[in-house]
Amino acid sequence: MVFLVEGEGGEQSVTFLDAPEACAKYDARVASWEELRDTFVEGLDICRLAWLNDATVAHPIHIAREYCPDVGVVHGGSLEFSEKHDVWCTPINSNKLECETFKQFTCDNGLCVPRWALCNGINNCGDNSDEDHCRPTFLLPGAQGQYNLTFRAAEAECNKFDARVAQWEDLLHAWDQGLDICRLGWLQDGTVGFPIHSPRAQCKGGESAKGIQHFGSQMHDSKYDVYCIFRNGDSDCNTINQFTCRNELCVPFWLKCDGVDNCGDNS
Ligand SMILES: [Ca+2]
Ligand SMILES: [Ca+2]
Repeated sequence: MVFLVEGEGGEQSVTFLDAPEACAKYDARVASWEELRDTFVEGLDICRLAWLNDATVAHPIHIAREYCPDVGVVHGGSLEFSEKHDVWCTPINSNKLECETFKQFTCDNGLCVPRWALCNGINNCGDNSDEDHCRPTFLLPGAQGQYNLTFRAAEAECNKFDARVAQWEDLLHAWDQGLDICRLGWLQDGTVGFPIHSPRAQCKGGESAKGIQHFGSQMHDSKYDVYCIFRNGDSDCNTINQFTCRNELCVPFWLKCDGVDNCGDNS
């Protein structure tokens, strides 16, 4: 099984000479073209040229699209070793196919895809499991205003809108989609947190806080807001009287035009 690895510099930052080290961080080695082909056959579809062990680059494409107009395991032409791409890696110990270990999402078919492949409208797994459960996770303050919901009240508040309290994973999906809200909300396991892309001084955790800020288990009678996720596909941001971002996330209207890109798409 082959999975995509980006370098420390982010997207397209690995030279061929750096590729073995990039894979080694995941207990993996650079994959061969045949290994990439096998994973392609299992369903993988990622439009991102990445190194193989024969010093070529390729990507596995099932559905043609703008930057990937050809279908198959498509090669990217001749290359200099110093060119920067991602890299296809394969685990050295094949008993250890835990995508979480690679900080990736586990598709239902067992393939691993990067978290950015979640809910991007493309069937990257091949079984569409990366596009399931994409109903938005959203913040609800209680009817009484900020930080007024005990854990039990938080569950009831989500229920009102045919939603449930979000799990940490749900909030992480929403963060992947761009959600940025500086308000502590309950999560299903009785912890609280919030999703941040642009660290800012007034947020708990301050200017270094990026990602899901997670503050552990709280007394159930403490009061916070709550992060909920819709149970069914009929509900949307209008149901909860919030603004609909272009990426379909919901944010409260009081965050519109406050100078912070809470949607992650600047809408
Ligand atoms: Ca996807
Ligand atoms: Ca805003």
